[in-house]
Order: sequence, then C-alpha cells, then structure tokens
Amino acid sequence: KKVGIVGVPFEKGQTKYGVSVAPAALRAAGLIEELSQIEGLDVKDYGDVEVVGGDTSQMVDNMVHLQQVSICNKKVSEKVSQILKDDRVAVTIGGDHSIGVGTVDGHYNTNKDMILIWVDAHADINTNKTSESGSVHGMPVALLVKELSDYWPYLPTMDWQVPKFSIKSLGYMGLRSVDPYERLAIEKYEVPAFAMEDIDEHGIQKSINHILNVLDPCMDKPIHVSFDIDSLDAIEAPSTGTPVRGGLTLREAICLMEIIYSTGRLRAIDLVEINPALGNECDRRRTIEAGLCVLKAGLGFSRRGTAPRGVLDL
Ligand code: DIR
Ligand code: MN
Ligand code: MN
Ligand code: MN
Repeated sequence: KKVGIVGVPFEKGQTKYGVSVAPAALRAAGLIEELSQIEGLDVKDYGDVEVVGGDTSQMVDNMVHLQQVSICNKKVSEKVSQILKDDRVAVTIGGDHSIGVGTVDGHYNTNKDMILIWVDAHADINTNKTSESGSVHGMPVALLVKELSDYWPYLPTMDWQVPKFSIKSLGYMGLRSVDPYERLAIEKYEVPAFAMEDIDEHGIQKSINHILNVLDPCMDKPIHVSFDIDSLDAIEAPSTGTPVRGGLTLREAICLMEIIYSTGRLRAIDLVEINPALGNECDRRRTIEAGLCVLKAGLGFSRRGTAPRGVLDL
C-alpha cells in the first residue's frame, strides 16, 4: 500500500486568514510520521504546491480571486495525476475547499470512472449566480460537473479545466447548511445526499453503504473522498472558517472512512478547511488531531489495536 501526500497552502477561495497554514501545521503535528506508522503503508511526501499571486481584479461577477484559484488548481490537478500515476493513493491537504476543483480534475484525468464522496456540512455546488458569498470554496462541485457547465459564464484563466465529471457519480455525506439553489441542483439530479437527519435515521454505516451502492453497484470504481473538516461537529473541529453545530462525531467520521477504505478502492482523499489560526491552542490541537484521525482511518489504520473482536452470538 502506497500513499503520496501533497500540501496546498491556499486560502483565496474564502475570506479568512489561516487555512493556508494547515499543511505546515499538520506536518508539524506529525502527519508523515503518524501515517508511516500504519502497518505496510509506504508514505511519500510530495511537498507543497507552490502558491503564487495573480490578478486580483474581479474578472467574473461574484467570484472572488478567480485567477488565483485557477492558477493554483491547475498545479493541484497535475500533482494529483502524478501521484496516482506513481501508483499511490493521492492525499491532498488544503487549503480551502476550492482546491477540490484541482484534486477531482486530476483524479478524473487518471480514472474516468471515479466516484466522488463529498463529506461536508455544505454542498459547495453554488455557481457565481447562486452564491451569496462570492467565495469559490462554495462552488467547486458546480465547477466540476458537466451537467452544470451551461449555468456558468465564460471563466477567463479556467480554460485548462473542462468539466467532464458527471454529477451522477457524486454523493454527499453530512449536509446541514445547504443554500436554496444548491438544494434545487441536488434534487434535480437526484444526487444521493445524506444530511445529518438521514444519518440519524439510518446510521453512518448504512448511509455510506447506500451511497456507494447507488454510485457504484458493480463495486469496481475508484473512489475519491473530499473531506471538509466542517462536516464534523464544531465541538470536534472548532478551528474552521464556517463551523456548523450538529455535525458528525469524530467516531462517525472514522467509521465512514474505515468503511470506504475497506472497499480497497479509495484512491484519493482531500482534507480541507482546517484553519489553525482560528480558536485557541486547545481548539487548534483538537481540530488537527481530528483531521489526522480521519486520514489514518482512510489509509488502513485500525482502531482495534490488540483488542479482541467483540463476538455477538445470535
Ligand atoms: C456557502 C458556504 N454555502 C457559500 N459554503 C461553505 O459560501 O456558498 N463551504 N462554507 O464550505
Ligand atoms: Mn466544503
Ligand atoms: Mn463546508
Ligand atoms: Mn456552501
């Protein structure tokens, strides 16, 4: 089992300072060492994608820092493709969620039959016409899916990215803050979406298994998980830009990642929106630790340790 790690210190997809510090903060917290301790896992650190400036004038209505987002995502896409071609699971550490454009584009270019699980409090499927914030981190899914390409104006500098990924290969987990037009898109395309009350009703295992079954009934497609740390409850992950209470527990998130890992087809993980500049030292540590737990669960770490298996005779 082999994994490649790349950091993307990018924060122009939203407005708060600090989410660009997350790759360094996770490395300082022992990211590479912790993952290397997973039995049989070969870890290669690809370093960080270089983030440069760009034209800051608003080129497209209600779409802030489009050029910087575009320049960065092109590099992210190429890097993710390279890691996958090196036969490694691609783990991308953000940065804000606008980098999901690059990670999914890079994965799609390598595996055309990939499916995408978006784990998030938010649906991130606004266009510049439906967004109330103008922040691109609320738009990556809408940029990626071909079914919504007609709803965008021409986006200068984004020519490298042609939306080819189908919304039929997308599923959501953890939703609880969805904007009206986002809901419209989810309903129109019948995207399998498990909001928090659905997860309450069915439990985390049945919920994720249902999504996997809908998107990939033959159980042979490569899986991409784009994990926004704000899918977790704000108590579990306070250091994030747009926290929403009432989210996943860390145990549910670990269970979710373990189930996806156990398919043997998890090929890419994004971990985004950790903002070490928000909150106090305790908040910061808790959030980073939660992120590490999520990654480890997705890469084969077993919580069981040497504990015996609980057997239930029925
Ligand atoms: C909101 C918030 N739906 C927007 N999105 C966030 O700006 O489009 N995504 N925070 O992670
Ligand atoms: Mn997000
Ligand atoms: Mn979010
Ligand atoms: Mn959103």
